[in-house]
Amino acid sequence: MSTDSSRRIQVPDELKEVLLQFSISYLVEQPPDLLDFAAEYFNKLQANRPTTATDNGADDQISLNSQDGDAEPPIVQSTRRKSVFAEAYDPEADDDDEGATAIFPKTDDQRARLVESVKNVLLFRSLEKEQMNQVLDAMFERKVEPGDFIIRQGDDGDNFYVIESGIYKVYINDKHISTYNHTGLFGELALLYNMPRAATVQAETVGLLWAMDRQTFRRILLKSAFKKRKMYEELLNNVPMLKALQNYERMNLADALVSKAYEDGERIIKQGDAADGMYFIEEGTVSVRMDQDDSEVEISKLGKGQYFGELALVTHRPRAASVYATGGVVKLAFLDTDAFERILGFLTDVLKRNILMYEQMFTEMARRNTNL
Ligand code: 1OR
Ligand code: 1OR
Repeated sequence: MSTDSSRRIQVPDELKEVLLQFSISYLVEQPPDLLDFAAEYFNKLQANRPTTATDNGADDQISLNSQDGDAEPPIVQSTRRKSVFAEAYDPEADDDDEGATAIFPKTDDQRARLVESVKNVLLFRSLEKEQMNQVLDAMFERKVEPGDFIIRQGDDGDNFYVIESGIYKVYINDKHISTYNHTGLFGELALLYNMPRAATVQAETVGLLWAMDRQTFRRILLKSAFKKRKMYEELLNNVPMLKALQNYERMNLADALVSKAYEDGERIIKQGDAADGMYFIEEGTVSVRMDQDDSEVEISKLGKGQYFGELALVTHRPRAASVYATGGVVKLAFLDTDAFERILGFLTDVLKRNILMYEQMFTEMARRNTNL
């Protein structure tokens, strides 16, 4: 007779993967009938099964999602889904680097306008100069009229867009969820994760967009953007203040972050200085100190997942304290003032609650000092 452990049933990886993908699709799409949905899902999966390994074009290499374009579009609300895709994608194995990039000649005026439009595109932050030039060459102009649908939820991704002008409304399942006002970018998600379009984008006014085709986007931007979003995913998921952000906003935040490292004892912020941004702690500990008479006193220690330097940004005042790296190398993710205002501006209320706490502690400290 075999023992229980020797008879344990092995679950093949393929089964786990298929069931996981199915469960994600079911949870994201929330269809009314499980069995109908399952039958349709697996039929489609079977119909789309590649006959040979080479059947998938280079572009499809990273696709885990076997649904085709007319499947119900995903909603990007679920971290689970995004993480699964992010995890499964190995940018190193993606050799989309080959081939020439399209070049769209531009007048001086066009180029100047394009440079201005992409100045604040966070996704382009990690690009080297030469890659940036490739991006500028590859972008082409698209004029839009009020009511034009630029992107329809559920479609396959063709282009990625940077806004030069115009107002654009974003809809998920016909519900208006956000608006772009003469600035920003959209259409990167489907190209980044090889998924159907997550939302519909419709022009409200006349406008001008700069577009880049899927191939060029993937060749130039995929690796850098993907790595960065992945790298900061865990850090940002574990910052309590950022729980209020949508996943999508957290990804934009990841694009904006810049890694910085400080040696033990090094000063990161000096009390009284003007502020240029705030910091999230990736690794290590920092000591917050305030000037008192001729010396400094430690008022707080902060560690992984915590942040500092937000106070001056919210109050528009000089730095309230100095901050030092302590106990070894400290790794930080830096968010500059401009990106802070654009991405976290609406969190000011949450941040203000902390400021209230700082003020209460300060009053308390002052009271104790005078009582001494
Ligand atoms: P795409 O290629 O999927 C639709 O095509 C685009 O709409 C998408 O890329 C984004 O660039 C853009 N969730 C998902 N996509 C969004 C969102 C969004 N906002 C703009 N797009 N959310 C709104 C967050 C304020 C999250 C809603 C749950
Ligand atoms: P900042 O931009 O003014 C210094 O630059 C940072 O130290 C500040 O933002 C906060 O992020 C951080 N009072 C003031 N700033 C503090 C405090 C603090 N703690 C951390 N910082 N207090 C300690 C509260 C535990 C009150 C002391 C009286």
